[in-house]
Amino acid sequence: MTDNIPALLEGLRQIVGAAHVLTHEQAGADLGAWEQDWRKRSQGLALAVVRPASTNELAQVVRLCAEMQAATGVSIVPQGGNTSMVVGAVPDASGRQVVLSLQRMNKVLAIDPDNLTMTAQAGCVLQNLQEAAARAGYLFPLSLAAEGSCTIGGNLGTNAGGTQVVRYGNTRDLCLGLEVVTAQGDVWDGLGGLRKDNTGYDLRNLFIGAEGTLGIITAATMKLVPLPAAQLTAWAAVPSMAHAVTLLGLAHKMLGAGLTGFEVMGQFALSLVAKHMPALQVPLYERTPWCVLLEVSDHESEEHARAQFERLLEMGMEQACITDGVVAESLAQAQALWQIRENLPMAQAMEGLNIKHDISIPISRIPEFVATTDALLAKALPGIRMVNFGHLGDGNLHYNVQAPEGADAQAFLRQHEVAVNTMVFDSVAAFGGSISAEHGIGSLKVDKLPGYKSAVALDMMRAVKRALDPTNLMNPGRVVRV
Ligand code: FAD
Ligand code: 2HG
Ligand code: ZN
Repeated sequence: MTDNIPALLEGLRQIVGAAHVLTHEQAGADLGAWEQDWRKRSQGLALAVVRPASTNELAQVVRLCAEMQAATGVSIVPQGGNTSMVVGAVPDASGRQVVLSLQRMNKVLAIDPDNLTMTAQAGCVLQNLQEAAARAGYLFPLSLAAEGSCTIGGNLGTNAGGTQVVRYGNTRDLCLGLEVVTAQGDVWDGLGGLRKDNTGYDLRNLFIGAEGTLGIITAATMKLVPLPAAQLTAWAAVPSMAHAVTLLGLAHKMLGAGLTGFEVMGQFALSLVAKHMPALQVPLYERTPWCVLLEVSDHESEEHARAQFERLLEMGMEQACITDGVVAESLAQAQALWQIRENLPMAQAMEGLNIKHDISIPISRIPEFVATTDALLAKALPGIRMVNFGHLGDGNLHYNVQAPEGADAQAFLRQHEVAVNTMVFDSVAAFGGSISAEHGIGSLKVDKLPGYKSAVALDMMRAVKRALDPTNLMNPGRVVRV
């Protein structure tokens, strides 16, 4: 098999150019940026990083890898911004995986104002898409803390959520069409901005959330919405998770479709931002177990938004859901509040290696879930620190666990990660939830999923995988094992 590797590499160089096939053999090569995941949970070894410039080149790369798979043992890992939280986008340690990076396929292809759509190559960085939409006078409402480096292809590959889902839905809900290179190297042109199309199976939605296991998304047509006339942000101290849920109900009732963000943040999570990023002034957290970040978007005016928001906060205080709060007085203040929320993952990483649980629970059951599971964990592992925050408006918590203060985090994870995951996921299941709300399965949860997904569902998933990728070329060992 090894004998055929040079021929494969030479073929790849002929397709994309020698400068875009990076290997360890090259002098001074450092492939760390493509081989190490964001959370530092896995360091892989790539056969090569291949960076095509077009759909045509990418299709040829896949075709060549498919043709030479039996002779080389090669497989493909699609990669966008490499911000996966579940070790989905880095190669394994075999040295036989080609990282297919979409970095160079980063152009906005079209904006169609009358159709309210934008078409872009899959390697477009999310923030660049947001900015292109804004320049055209529209909002592209997908927003997450990794937006400066994640790509729309990765967002679609994971069906990313983020902080605006409560109003605009997940990435899936924002997508009207895809172009995909199949595992055989064929190009499926499913672009076009149709809002209605019932001509058979929904192929687009098969590839969205498939984490690169069925094919590679090379371009997408995404929905735009008109820019709101005003956006306001508030930060509120709430006395309990139950009060946060009541406040969410109130916000839905009083703001209607104007509610575009509702995030919850626990005291310990916020203390990590205060500790590791002292330049960010975290308001109110020292005196309350939970804070909530709310955003309203208004199509009338700032005055209208402010009046609505102030009524909501007054009502929240009357009902004892809010003990204290601030409304941002300027865009800069609003951005500063969002920065605190968006830096929670980084602050947690700065505190050390950790165990993440990206879970969803019916919103009404979240307070009881948190109380029950906190108690379970505290009893089993005294001293562990709960870093709990998330998109409460979507019923999605980042119910994360940090080793006890001063403990060796690596050793803690080695010893306790499996047991902690089992405790949390069993509790999630008991409360009718999901073990992956928005980050996906990747390789971190691939062996957990069978315990929490029905056998019938898993069989159908395997059947889809075998039908579209019979030789298991695309991101093997992720999502579902076949
Ligand atoms: P990568 O990490 O490169 O890839 C992710 C997965 O998609 C991999 O399985 C990969 O093989 C596959 N993939 C990549 N490109 C393609 C493609 N073109 N076609 C097919 N498959 C592809 N996620 C959320 O949902 N909500 C959040 O709020 C959120 N916040 C985050 C904050 C931080 C600081 C970080 C580091 C991550 C966050 N994430 C969040 C997780 C992550 O899923 C998203 O950042 C993003 O969707 C991944 O995009 P990416 O381009 O980095 O994809
Ligand atoms: C977020 O909401 C991301 O900030 C990351 O989904 C969550 O770090 C995490 O656990
Ligand atoms: Zn999140």
